[in-house]
Amino acid sequence: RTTYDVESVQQKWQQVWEKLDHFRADDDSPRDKRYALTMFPYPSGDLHMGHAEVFALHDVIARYWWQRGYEVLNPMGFDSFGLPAENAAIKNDEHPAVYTYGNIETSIASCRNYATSFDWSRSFNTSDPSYYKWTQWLFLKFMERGLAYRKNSPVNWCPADQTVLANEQVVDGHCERCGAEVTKRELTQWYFRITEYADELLADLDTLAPTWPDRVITAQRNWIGKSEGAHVDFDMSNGQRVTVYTTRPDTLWGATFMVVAADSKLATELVTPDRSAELAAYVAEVRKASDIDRLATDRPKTGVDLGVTATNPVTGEQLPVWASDYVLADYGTGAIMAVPAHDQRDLDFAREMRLPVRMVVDTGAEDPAVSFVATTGHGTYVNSGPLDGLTDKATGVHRAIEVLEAAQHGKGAVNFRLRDWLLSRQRYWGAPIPVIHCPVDGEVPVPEDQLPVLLPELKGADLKPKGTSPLGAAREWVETTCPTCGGPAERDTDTMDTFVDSSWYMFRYCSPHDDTQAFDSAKVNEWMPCDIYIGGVEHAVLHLLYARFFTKVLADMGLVDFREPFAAQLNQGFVINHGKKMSKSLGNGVRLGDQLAEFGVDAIRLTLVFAGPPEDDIDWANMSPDGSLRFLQRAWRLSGDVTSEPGADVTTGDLALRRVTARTVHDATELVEGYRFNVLVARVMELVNATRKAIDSGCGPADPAVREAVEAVAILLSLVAPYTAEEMWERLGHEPSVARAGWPAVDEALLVEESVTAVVQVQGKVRARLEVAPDISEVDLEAAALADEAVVRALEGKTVRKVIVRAPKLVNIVAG
Ligand code: ANZ
Repeated sequence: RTTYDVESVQQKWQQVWEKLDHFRADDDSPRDKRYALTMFPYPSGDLHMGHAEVFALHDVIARYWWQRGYEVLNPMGFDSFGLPAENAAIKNDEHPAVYTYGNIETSIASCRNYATSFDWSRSFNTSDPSYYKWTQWLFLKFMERGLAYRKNSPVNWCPADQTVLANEQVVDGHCERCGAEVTKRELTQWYFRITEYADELLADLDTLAPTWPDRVITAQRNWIGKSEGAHVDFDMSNGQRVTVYTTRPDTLWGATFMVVAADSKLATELVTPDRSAELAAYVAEVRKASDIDRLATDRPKTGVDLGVTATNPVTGEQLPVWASDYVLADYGTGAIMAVPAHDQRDLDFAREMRLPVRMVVDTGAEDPAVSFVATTGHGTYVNSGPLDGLTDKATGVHRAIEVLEAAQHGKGAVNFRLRDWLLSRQRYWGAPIPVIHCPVDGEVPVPEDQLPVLLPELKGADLKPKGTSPLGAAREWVETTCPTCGGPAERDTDTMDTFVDSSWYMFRYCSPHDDTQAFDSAKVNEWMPCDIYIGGVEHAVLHLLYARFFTKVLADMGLVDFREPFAAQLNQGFVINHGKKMSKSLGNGVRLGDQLAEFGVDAIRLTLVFAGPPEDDIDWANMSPDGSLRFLQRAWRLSGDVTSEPGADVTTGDLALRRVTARTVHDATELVEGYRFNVLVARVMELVNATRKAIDSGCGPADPAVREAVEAVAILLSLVAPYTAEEMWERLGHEPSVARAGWPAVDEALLVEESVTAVVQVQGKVRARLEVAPDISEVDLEAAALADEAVVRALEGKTVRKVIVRAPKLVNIVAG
């Protein structure tokens, strides 16, 4: 036979593996433990090319760890609550549960066919009551700690999905899911107090930086957005005191007006009665715009003069107070001191509204009052009282804060861009928020022994988003009694953001079927933190920030003994086609099922792994899965050529081939651990070629070195092409499974490359020739030279004055 039948080989091994069950993680194993996690999918359809890529990459690591002798936890489940499933279910006119669980079955079957090494015995879905019971329990624990609370505030509203969105779910002003433009609404919603952990979430990024992708670290840093400056208090003509946040307190002498967020409560409080109608009309307009638009520097500046004035605390001047949309209600204090000379947006506003511009930092550039270009660089302070003449910004800021603190009109302050996490959703397919609203007792947590609060089935109900939760329609579910007073009360009808579900699933995998607790702390502490977490970079700030936050809270609750969930992380690139993201509208989608049917699982996996570094995008148009298949057949043919018996004494084998094998296995370790899987594949290809040559025109198929090489190929290939590797292993006369065969042993001596000759001279005369490794160090070469018998004799009675070493070729000894 010169080829194997892909389809029947796949069938055959799936059945064998099912019986072997050799990827089941044993909590009690004496081996060292490794936890390999890949982001679990939304079951919104069958697996696609993206899953194929990430699972192939992930499997290299998980299978490698098994081969290296670790006990590996490599679980998989489904993030089955949430909008994608719900929207798809509405479109197909099915209950989300039917749709979701149907897709889960399909996906599991596809994963098995794809030969992933997941431990399915630990699988669960976030929409299972046995899981969301504990999501609800965690919510109650957060509530107990004051980390879950309800408040009324302007929130991001997706008009298409008819639900609120967390800030993290708004991308460039649009809904992360559906792309609709996001607007603002004033609503009462549930929040997690993630801001309480802002400092730690930021600081701990430093500890993750060596093992997390740079772009994720940067995205989180920017998202947390720490800035330093000052709070400055302004006394208003109506007797109120208003605090602003500024990063440039040193420019206070140049503040010529003040601006408050038009849509803030503050604006309504400050506005004089004669202007309130104008303000209301303006706010109605503002609410239609997204934050991104509002902050854009090129946006025409609009606003309403509120009619009050503010006293500049250092100059005593009366400053006009305006409301405008370029100041955001939920950033800083929602009010700013405007310094038009040194802030372009303030300058544009001043120009539009004909407000004064006063330069207080002379940078040498033209006066902004004339050029209408704000200057932000270093310069000499002018018109700034006690700061005049200073030339350094840091000193200026420091001095200004001293002045403010002395006058009790402000103080140094830190500000974060991070907001609390809005977690309630007005949608059906999620974990109900376990709270009861009582007219007497207010917000009452559902007692723990009444969890889970089951999602009512709402059979046949219209789930189309209408802006209020569909759960409100289930009256017999909503109406309940207050756990505190026993009087009539109502259940909270919102459900939790699906990101709550995915913030703790990695803990659950450690004791997935425990119905007495969310997770077993002892087991979690054994397995976690996850040694590798693989997934899409699109989760850089959402899921990855939330999961870190949860871990820190759980640590503070004493439930886990670590504060970061993922020790290392890897983001895969996208699979694209003809340089473009695959999409239905472009008609360039590639169906995974078709590819697998045509080329087989191994060829597709190999193609995806071999395509390039894992982080790079893969353009499927440039790939040749048929080439991968040909290579796999070539590797497989080797296993049929070997004529020596298993266990043949390799030490007598062909040295040249043994060296190639040893070097390949040795380097493979470094390549896998450095995520250079594509290079690993290239090296296996070289080994296959070398072996073929040895068989056909070298030592011949009976040489034990050939067996050694082919066995190494099978084991290395088992990380990427499990079916082919298994088939090879069997043909080599071994029992299954190659996946647990163990990493090939490397004879270190074989790693020493062909030696080179080093000449040793004493007083200019050649006294010895040494055979040394080409990469010998100078120190080692000098020691070897001085230890050589002939050299020792030549040096008798002399003192060594100087040794000149030119590794690996020459040692020159000067003595006298
Ligand atoms: C006066 C000033 C002078 C400012 C100057 C800048 C330059 P970061 O670094 O992002 O924290 N700001 C404060 N609150 C705001 C809000 N709610 N909406 C819009 N802008 C706001 O930026 C802080 C700076 O952004 C603050 O410092 C404030 O403008 C503005 F030459 O105050 B600054």
